[in-house]
Amino acid sequence: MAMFRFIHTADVHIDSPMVGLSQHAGETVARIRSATREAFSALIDKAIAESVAFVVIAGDLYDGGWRDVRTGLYFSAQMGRLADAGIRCFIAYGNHDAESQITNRLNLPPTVSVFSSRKPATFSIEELGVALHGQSFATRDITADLAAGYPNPVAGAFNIGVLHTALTGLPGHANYAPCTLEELRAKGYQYWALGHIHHGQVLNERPHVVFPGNLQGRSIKETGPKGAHLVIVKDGEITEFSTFHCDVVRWSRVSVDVADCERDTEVVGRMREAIERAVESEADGRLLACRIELSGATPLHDGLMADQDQLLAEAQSAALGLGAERAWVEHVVVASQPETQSDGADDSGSLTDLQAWLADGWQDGELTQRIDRELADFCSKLPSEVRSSTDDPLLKALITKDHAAVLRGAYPYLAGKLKAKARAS
Ligand SMILES: [Mn+2]
Repeated sequence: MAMFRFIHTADVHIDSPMVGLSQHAGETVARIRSATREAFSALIDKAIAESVAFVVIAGDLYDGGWRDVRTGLYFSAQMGRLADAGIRCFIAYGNHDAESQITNRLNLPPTVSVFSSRKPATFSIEELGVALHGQSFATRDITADLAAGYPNPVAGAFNIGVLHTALTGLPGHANYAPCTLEELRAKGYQYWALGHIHHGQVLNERPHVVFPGNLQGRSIKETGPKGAHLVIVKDGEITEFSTFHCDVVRWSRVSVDVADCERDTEVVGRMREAIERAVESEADGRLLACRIELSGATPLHDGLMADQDQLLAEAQSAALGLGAERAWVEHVVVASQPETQSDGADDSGSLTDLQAWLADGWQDGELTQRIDRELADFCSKLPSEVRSSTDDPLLKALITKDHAAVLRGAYPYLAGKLKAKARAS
């Protein structure tokens, strides 16, 4: 049998809208918006440089229906680059790019083979002794165990199962084509090229059962290096299995201790140092997109709480000042605390009253109706991906009409504003 290499990727989500960018503008943001494409182009570069025999894409190549045909044309161009190099590509669509989700697909070059969504199928590469088995998602939700219907392994071949699945019992994922690791191991294939779980993990070796994770992080929920796998097979055995990173933007949470900071410039200085350190240690030459999380007790707390727009602008400025496309700040979370002794005795009484009033406010029908009225328009304008996946507790409370949590969440902000104002006057 021959020696060959292949690449396994999944969850490319080309042209994904990148949650959390909508309120930002600028060149760096434009670069982040195009990151899913650039990461995929980097994967194609790698495939050509390594002279792989084929590329396997295990679902969620697209994020959903295309906004326009350019998404499809971009992909065709990348497949053209592979075809020029004599490299084939095998695709099984997943829940995001299921048959029912994408209505305007383009015809692809003959070097690209797509698994049917109607029934499992096998593509064979005779000269390499490879059999690829797979099935695409017909609809967004697949509650059936697709793997159970996959064909038996082809005797003497290197068998690859291509499947978009959440397995069963993995936290945070509904059941997408559920199956168990045991079932996959017992199938008799040599490699399971899985997709769906965005955090890469090798669940088993010999046979390999692998989630490569997504190719490019798309929000602060997808931190750290992202990439795909290069597999070398010799005489039907995996002799080398490695990970390579394709992400062009790396997401990171950056903690900044502002304890004892007495001037705003100190806070900015600490943010700048922390971003610089994170760029050094985590970005690996890529653009670092970070969320800054302030912690520690500081007399500046109220002011930070009260003017978060200014704080974000300072953080952005510090990041941009590090050099072209080194770092970008998505958000600053003010999780610092006030210094307890610094509260003026005269205003603490009224603040306690305010806190008590807010704590009981959810029982006040007139107030809750007013909150709903004032915020209905705002909530209806939120993009659906923000609505479904925000990790901001206050926004979540607004969306779910959890009035008690909305009022609770308003306190630190109001108190910060009031105290900052009292200090200034
Ligand atoms: Mn996905």
